[in-house]
Amino acid sequence: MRYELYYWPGIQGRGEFVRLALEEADADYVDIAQEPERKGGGVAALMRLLDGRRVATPPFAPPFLKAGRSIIGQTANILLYLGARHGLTPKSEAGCLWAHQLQLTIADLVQEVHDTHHPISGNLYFKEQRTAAVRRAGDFRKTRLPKYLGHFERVLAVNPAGRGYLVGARLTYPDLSLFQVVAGLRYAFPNAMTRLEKRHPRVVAVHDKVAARPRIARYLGSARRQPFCDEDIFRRYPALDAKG
Ligand SMILES: N[C@@H](CCC(=O)N[C@@H](CS)C(=O)NCC(=O)O)C(=O)O
Repeated sequence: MRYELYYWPGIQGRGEFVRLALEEADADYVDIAQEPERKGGGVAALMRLLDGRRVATPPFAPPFLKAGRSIIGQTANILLYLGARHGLTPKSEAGCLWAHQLQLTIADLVQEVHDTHHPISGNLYFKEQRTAAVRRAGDFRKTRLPKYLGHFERVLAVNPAGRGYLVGARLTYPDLSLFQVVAGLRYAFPNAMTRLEKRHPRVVAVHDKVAARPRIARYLGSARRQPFCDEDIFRRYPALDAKG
């Protein structure tokens, strides 16, 4: 089956968490909105499913995935589906729930990263909420980010399989997402991350291990991997990453 990924063109965004799973699975997929020339491609195709009246299970927001006749929304939900189909999740029900729980926690962290530059509203420009953003980002760097990274470090330390993965003894989809979070945080908060990485070696090791996987390395070196940029979730605004 050829999957269709629907996500805003020109940024990694939350679509990247899905792309990484599709790439690791070596799945056949089309990144629909990235291909405006393709018949049935481009943003118009995305909008048709997002706003159209013909979808019985409409997604609230991108990313969403078309798999045969199913349209699946919510990043963690898409990964739950792909993980089970492509061997990126444990076999047991308890293991699946644990992987999903970790992914939902990553989704919470991603939202908090977004809220550092848009603390009041996603409908206002950064410059219209700059003062609140500076305050929110300060708290994020000092309390929230260490709490999240500390949680994942602890999960890695207490995993009884002890092989350096979040769940069990092999790679699962939350590892791919943790890679993306570390890469994004390094882009957005280089000062904070220089300090925090020393205290979270296991989290950094997951990043490195994922980056070295052959299919992920191939993807990261390809044109399909878009660069980080300041229109995205992870933004490098120096005012939000004060030194010290
Ligand atoms: N919880 C959803 C959030 C989806 C989301 O916020 N998507 C953004 C792009 S990354 C969007 O287009 N939001 C539009 C909106 O919230 O109105 C997920 O994890 O997929």
